[in-house]
This record gives sequence, structure tokens and C-alpha cells, in this order.
Amino acid sequence: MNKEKQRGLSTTAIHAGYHCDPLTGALATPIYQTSTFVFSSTEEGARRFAGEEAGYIYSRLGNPTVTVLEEKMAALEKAEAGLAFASGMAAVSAILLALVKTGDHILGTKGLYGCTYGLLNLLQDRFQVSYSLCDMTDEASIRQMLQPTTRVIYVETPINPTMELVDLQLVAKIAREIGAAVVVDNTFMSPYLQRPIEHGADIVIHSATKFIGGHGDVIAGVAVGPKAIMDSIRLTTQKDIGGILAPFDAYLLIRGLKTLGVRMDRHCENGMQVARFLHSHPKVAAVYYPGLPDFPQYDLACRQMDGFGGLLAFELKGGMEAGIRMMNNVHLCKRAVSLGDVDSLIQHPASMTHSVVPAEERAKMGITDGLVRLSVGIEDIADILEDLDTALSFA
Ligand code: LCS
Repeated sequence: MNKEKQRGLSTTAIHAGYHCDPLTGALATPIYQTSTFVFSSTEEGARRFAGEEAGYIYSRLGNPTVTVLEEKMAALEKAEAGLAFASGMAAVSAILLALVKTGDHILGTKGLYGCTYGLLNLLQDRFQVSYSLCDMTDEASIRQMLQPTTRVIYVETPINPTMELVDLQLVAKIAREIGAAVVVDNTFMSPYLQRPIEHGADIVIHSATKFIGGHGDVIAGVAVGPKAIMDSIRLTTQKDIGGILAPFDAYLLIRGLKTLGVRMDRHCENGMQVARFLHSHPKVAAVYYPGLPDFPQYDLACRQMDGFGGLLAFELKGGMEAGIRMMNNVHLCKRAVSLGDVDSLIQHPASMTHSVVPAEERAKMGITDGLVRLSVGIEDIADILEDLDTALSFA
């Protein structure tokens, strides 16, 4: 590992991957808004295409601004290499398509983001890659669901939106026994709060749209992992499907990453205060936040995560109707999907992010019709609590 890996995460987020422009001294990463790169000779072009010489060719194959982001994310996740994509789903699909072929099996966590669930169904229906979803809180149930053809164990932890956790070391141990790859979607935590590779995961994916960007102004994805695998994906499912990230969007993410540490600390502080407030509110039936001592996997959260984050889900005693009334009466918190922004965002998974999942599957995932998800932003906590308190008076 290089020197960046020894530094603190906030320092790494600011400095990794870029050391000021050698030509101009520019402190901020230049946006290389170019589709192609000029070769100094025909032979040089040929050598680059043959992989005999490093250097840029065409921005679908690599771009200097995007490279800075990829190196930052790899350094933060303690991975060897990274790849940036046009969206989180572009990252998820490029990784899964690179790892499986017809006849293989993917074992996923009991709950998954709605579009990831949609992709698994597409792979099954169109390409005969089967999948099963499994309660990974229990070793026996993981082992029971394995098949001889299981090539990938695909994990969200915390799971969107139920906040259930998965013990990454346990999953990695089982995966090693059967030679399967562990792919972890770390979107809910960011590398500041959880680094799955330290727990044995092979590949980590982010919807960088969320905490990595942090400001709600870019759709993007990142995957990091072993260099050999990332190099091969760059030349196959990334290059040939083509869901690559634009240089300006990479710049926005690089800029967002510079404040990752301070933003995440504040998300954690505010998340904990909102969780406590909801937990003691007479109209709230249940709060799902890993930082509450009565959260069923509180011990695992303390072991695996460096903070509890800004995401939580809750149910009201008045069920779905009360939830709708509450959501219709927030003002500071915005009714919107997405998460991890500086703005607080509230949404209803059953009718929004997970509406593509059939009702009976949603029930198995633990997504009740009354579940509300809140991504707690970094506004002043008194203002967030006041907004929620007022909205709850309508519930
Ligand atoms: N993985 C997770 C855990 C996600 O939450 C999302 C998006 C994705 C992958 C896909 O990333 P995208 O392509 O949107 O960058 N989650 C969303 C959500 O919960 N609300 O809106 C989008």
C-alpha cells in the first residue's frame, strides 16, 4: 500500500490522487473536458492501445480528472484500484456482469435497493443467472442458501431502508470457503464510517450520488477492489457497456470528498439526536437506527462501523396514513428520494425507492407499508427536530 493509505481518512479524502497541477500549480483538480487525447506519433498510439505504454487514449477508457476520483476512493476504501461510473447502478451492473455468467448464482442480502433487485431479476429472466435473497444475520441460513454455482455474495449493510446489518467478517469467511466474491454496497456508510475490505470483502460499490458527492447535484457510482479485477473491468464491462463518469461530475465528487469527514461527523451527530427524539416520541412505534442501544445488532454496529451514520427508518403508531400526514407536513426536511445529502430528505420506501419490489417480497425484506426513511442532513439540529415535531403533530 502506498503512503496515502497510512494517513488519516480526512487527509486522504483531501490529498490522495492529486498533488497540484505540475504545469500551472492549480490547487483544485483541473477538469479535463476532452473526449480524446492526441498521440505524439502513430507508434505511441499503437503502444497505448496494446497496453505497452501508460497514457490516455479516449475518455471512455480513462480521463485524468476521473483518475483522481478513482485514486481517492481506492485510497479511502484501502483498495488497490478504483473505477468511476455514470451512476451507482452503472457500477452495480458493470461489476455483476463482470463476475457472473449464465448458470451462475448470486446470493444477496434479504433486502436490497429496489433497482439492484430489478437488475437481479433481469439477469435471472434474460441471462439465466439465478439469485436468492437470504437473512445474513444468521450463519446457518447463509450456508443453507449457498449453491455449488454461487459466485457472488452481494451485501448491503446497512440494508436500504430497513437498516439491518450484515456481519462482513462472517460473510467473507464463508465466501472464501466456496471461492465466491464478496461485493459490498457501502453507500449508506461511506468509507469514512465503514471499510468493508478491512473486513474481508473483495469489491466495494458506492452510489457516489449520496455521501461521496454529498450535495445532491450529481449522479455517479464508484467501485473499488483488487487491481487485476478492476483493470479487467475497465477493459470489458466498463469500456464496452460504456457507463462512464463525465469529467465535470468527477470534479464535483472530488470537491465533495474534501469535506467527507466533517460532513459525516455531523450526519452521525444529527442522526443520533433525531433517532433519540423519535424513539421517545409518543406517536412513533419503532425506530431503526444502529446507534440506539436497543437496536438488535447494536454490538455488530459498534464492531464494524466507525459511526452510525445519518440514515434511519421509523414507523408511526398510526401506520401508513399517519406517515403520509407526517410527510405532507415537513418543511425543512424535503420529500425526496436519494440520501446522504447535506439537506435532510424524507421518503416512503414502499411507494417510492422500493415500489419496483412486489408487495410480498417487500414484506419479506421487512419493508412495511408504514415505514418512513429519513436521511438526516447537516442542518442545525434544533431546526430539524422542530420540523419533525411539528410534522408529527399532524400524524
Ligand atoms: N445502492 C444503494 C444502496 C442505493 O441506495 C442506490 C440508490 C443505488 C445503489 C443506485 O445508485 P444511483 O444509480 O441512484 O446512483 N438509492 C436511492 C435511494 O435510496 N433513493 O433514491 C436513489
